[in-house]
Amino acid sequence: MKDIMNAPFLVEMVRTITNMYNHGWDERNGGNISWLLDEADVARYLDVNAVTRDIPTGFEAPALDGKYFLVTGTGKYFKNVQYDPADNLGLIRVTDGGKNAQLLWGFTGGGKFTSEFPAHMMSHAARLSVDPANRIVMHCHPANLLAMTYVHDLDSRAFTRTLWQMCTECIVVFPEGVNVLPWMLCGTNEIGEATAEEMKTARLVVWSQHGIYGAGKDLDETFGLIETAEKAAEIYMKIAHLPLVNTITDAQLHRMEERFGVKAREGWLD
Ligand code: 2HA
Ligand code: ZN
Repeated sequence: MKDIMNAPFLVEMVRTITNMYNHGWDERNGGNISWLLDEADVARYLDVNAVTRDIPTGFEAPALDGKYFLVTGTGKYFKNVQYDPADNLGLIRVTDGGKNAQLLWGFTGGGKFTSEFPAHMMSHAARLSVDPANRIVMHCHPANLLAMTYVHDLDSRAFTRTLWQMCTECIVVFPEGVNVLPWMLCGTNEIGEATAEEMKTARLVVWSQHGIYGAGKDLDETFGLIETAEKAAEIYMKIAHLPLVNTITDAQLHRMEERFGVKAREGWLD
């Protein structure tokens, strides 16, 4: 059996987590990632019948039964993942209709998956129902997106239109827009259910005064979505207090749609 420390999924996970930390998106224990893996990929590195321990989840997700996830640990610091992946990350298999997680590797210090596990698993189920290629759910605390939720209307259409107007290519990267949730208590099944519902119509869901969730087929796509939305929010926070002289018009956004073969969320452009 090959050494899991060389597994592309582990190497890429550590690199992305380190990159997110270096972007300032994951202070202290902030942020979490889960990655849906194929059994065949896992079996190259682990005996999939060797369960280290069982961890109850506290919710149900029948659509994920038998699925494997590489996931960040609760209370763990993104800063430290690169130095000890086996303590800070875990590889689990979901069983019993989502009610249980079998630990196959990691969380060596006795830890368990992120406190936002319900939001992650429910979001995976929601994304898979609209896009079978979805593999990643990523959460973090980018400063400008967070700042924007203090000063901007939280209506999803209004919030998205502002982001689209801040950088020309935003509409190409996230034509479906971003969905915005009001402030809610984090770590609960309720915020998990609300996030999953929003994930059916967009790969980006903003948690007001907290952070953002992204989803995608791989780490690059998901990181790139958050990176692009955060860049747009940064421009907004630089200009929001200044007199607006120019913008990107809806007519220009329609030209972007035509040129790049994307379709903006129905009714979100005039
Ligand atoms: O795990 O970001 O939302 C730390 C968090 C919780
Ligand atoms: Zn958070």
